[in-house]
Amino acid sequence: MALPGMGRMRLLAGMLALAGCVLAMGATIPAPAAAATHTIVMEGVAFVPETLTVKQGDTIVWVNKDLFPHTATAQDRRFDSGEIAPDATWKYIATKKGKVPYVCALHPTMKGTLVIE
Ligand SMILES: [Cu+2]
Repeated sequence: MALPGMGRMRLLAGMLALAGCVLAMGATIPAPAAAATHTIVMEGVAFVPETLTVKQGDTIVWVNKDLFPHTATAQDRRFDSGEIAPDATWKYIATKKGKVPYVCALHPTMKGTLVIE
């Protein structure tokens, strides 16, 4: 003999199972690639990593860990941070595709490459 409220319980259980199914299906649908943020450390008069590959729309953050200022200056001038003070950061959003060599304008031996795909 069914207890009162049993039908409602069964309906609720069915709805929860369905909801779980929808959630599980949702997890398999590929979401559009979200823009990522990448960090390049300026340390020991070098960019680390020296070469970084990012996707168009990603943000790159340069962090200066040295005790003196650096810049991130693109050879094609598409970006130029100006002086980044010790412990300061500078951000650039990679809007245009390309392979972009850049230097520190203050230390010409300090070179990096940003690859924007
Ligand atoms: Cu420098």
